[in-house]
Amino acid sequence: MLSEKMLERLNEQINNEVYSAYLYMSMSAHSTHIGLKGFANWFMVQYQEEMVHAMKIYDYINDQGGQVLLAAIKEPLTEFESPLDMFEKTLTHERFITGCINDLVDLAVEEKDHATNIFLQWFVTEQIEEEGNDNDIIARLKIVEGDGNGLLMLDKELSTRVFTPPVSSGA
Ligand code: OFO
Repeated sequence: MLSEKMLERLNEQINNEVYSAYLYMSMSAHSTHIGLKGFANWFMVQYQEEMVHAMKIYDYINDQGGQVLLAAIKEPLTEFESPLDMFEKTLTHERFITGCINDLVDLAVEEKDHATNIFLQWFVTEQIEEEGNDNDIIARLKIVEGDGNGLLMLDKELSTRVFTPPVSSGA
């Protein structure tokens, strides 16, 4: 059973996750437009992962007998100066999401809502991986800096990222 406040915050987090998906879809479209299909692939996989995050919370609210209430998704960014700019904006956004997850955990602890606290731990771990991936790509983009060949090599590498659908627990 979720408190009203927790239900409201979890519904807000569904919105944040769908916005994340929308933002990365926008970055994917931009990457395609500038001829970087590998980057486009990477961001489209990220879009799919974000929808998984949203659906995890959606399912959790339903499992807890709460009501999912969807709200408008704000318009994503559409203009980016460079691939580095896109990944810096990605990292900034992921740090914001990490803050949201931490606030949710704080609330769960405050409310002694152990079930939600355990549920949220998956997201805590996921954010470490997400920020790590972004930091790694940013570091490499800084090495490449304006070198077309280097950028195309990185593009090739990002083209290999594959979306792995979550495994159902069967429960
Ligand atoms: Fe990017 O982790 Fe969800 O939002």
